[in-house]
Amino acid sequence: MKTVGIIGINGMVGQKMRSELDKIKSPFEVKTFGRHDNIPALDIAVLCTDNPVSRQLAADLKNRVKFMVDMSSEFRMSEGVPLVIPEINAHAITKDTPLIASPNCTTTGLVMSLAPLKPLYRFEEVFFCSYQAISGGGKKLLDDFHTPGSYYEKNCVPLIGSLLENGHTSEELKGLYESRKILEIPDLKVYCHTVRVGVENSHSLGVTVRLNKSADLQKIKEAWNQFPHLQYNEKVITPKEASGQETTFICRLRKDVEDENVIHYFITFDNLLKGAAMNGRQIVELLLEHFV
Ligand code: 2RA
Repeated sequence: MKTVGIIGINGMVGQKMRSELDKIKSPFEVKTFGRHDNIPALDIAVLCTDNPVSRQLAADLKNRVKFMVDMSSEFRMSEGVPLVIPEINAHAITKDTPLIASPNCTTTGLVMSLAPLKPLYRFEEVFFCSYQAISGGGKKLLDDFHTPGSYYEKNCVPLIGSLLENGHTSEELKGLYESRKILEIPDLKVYCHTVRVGVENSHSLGVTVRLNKSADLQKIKEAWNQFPHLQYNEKVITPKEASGQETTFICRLRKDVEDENVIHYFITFDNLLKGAAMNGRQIVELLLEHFV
């Protein structure tokens, strides 16, 4: 029997991962571990741990585990580590990529919307502002949010991750560098602000893209609707409707009033599902099907 271990079962992503793996139809055994447990030999280990623990586990488990799927940001930009959204770049996984990274949630929403347009247009510039849910900050932040008088209650806070010396946040640079890697566009220009808002679950992004030629809105909507787990809606979709769903929803597509090469649209998606555990589960599914 094939074995898949989830390490770090107590965090929000670890818990979601447990229920996500139950959706896989092919037979395998799931084992769950705390981060300090002794881990036996496994076919696949899913690391739902923070960066330093993931680094330690990746070293410790190298010879005992065939594939590791890391949900942290520790290895996302490492050479030789594929950063995978199965709908977009499943081809990056091979028998010689024992460590696979799952991307940042906000990046995931953005690139899900850009990938179907890549065969149709060149992206001259991409701008986004995120409206990120509290659940993306983990259990501690969610508990804080539920405490009366929380700073996040009825508020938006333009700082996610760490503030870097150059004035950007770590979350903003993930939006830039991870998008380039997943889309395989090394010079993609992504300008962004990332903002935490007082919404319990599901991230949203307001996006503006400058294309290399006049936008055909009908074609763009069709490309989105033909892409797996992506849906364009003529009506407004908000985080309330997106929560608990596997779909990344897009609405409010329009051309710029002065520049017909520029489009604007709104994205919302469940950050704990497509932005984390569902994407990890899809990677596990691929590995079970093709590599273990
Ligand atoms: C957040 N992107 O929403 C992060 C989750 N890793 O804080």
